[in-house]
Amino acid sequence: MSMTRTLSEHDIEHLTDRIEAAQLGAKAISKLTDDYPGMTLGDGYTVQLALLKRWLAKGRRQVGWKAGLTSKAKMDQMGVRVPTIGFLLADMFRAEGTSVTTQDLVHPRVECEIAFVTNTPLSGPNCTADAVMAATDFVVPAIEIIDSRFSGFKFDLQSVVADNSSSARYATGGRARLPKDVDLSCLGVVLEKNGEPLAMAASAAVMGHPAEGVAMLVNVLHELGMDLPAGSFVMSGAITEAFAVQPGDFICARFQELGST
Ligand code: 0L1
Ligand code: MG
Repeated sequence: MSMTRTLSEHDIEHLTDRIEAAQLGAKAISKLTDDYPGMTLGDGYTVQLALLKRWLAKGRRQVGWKAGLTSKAKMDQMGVRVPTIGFLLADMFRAEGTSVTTQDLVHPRVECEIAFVTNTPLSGPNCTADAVMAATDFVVPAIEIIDSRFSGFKFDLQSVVADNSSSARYATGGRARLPKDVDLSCLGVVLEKNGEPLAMAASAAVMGHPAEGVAMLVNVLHELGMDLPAGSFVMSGAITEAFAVQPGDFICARFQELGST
């Protein structure tokens, strides 16, 4: 899908207003392509970056990025075929073992991921999983709480990207490990809700290796004119599909070698 930008400054501002209001008010909106059928993936990223600029201007702090729609299970679930990226802010973090309020979310769903923390800058094009592994300080298990702001989950890639790839909250836990000390290509994970297993999967579900999810992200950043700075926190993409949660649910992800969160 095209990264060319087609919408005017005015339209981008208008769509950024719509996404900002939906995120702040936890109000579902219709997908953006209903009103802008010619919108491209590049327009979706232009809205996402305009939103990031607004939040940073308001004093929110970026800690890194997330890769989205990186597994076949997630792509099949959402009916799309292209992975995406989204930004992560410090105030989206929730500490392990704490409750997460859902009144300020529209359709909260959980998925388990491996998060990478880098100690060397990475840049595209042609960033590889090997380059990501070499630039990784440590990995930690994580749960992402995604929240699509689109009514009835009716969206397309352009709309999801504008909505920051459904980013909402994330929690880390377990044990931080050096990437060389674990075989990241085949780590098992069990996602549990209220003590019952919801899904079991292996980390290879993320594009064959979770570092591939991070490499994809770096290459998309390059297309958007950016690099990944050292010290970035990067969620590499969901290993399982996403599961809806209700207030009162207890969610736990148990990772082989990395502990649970
Ligand atoms: O984290 C992700 O995989 C992004 C998901 C975007 C679509 C959705 O809301 O499921
Ligand atoms: Mg995710």
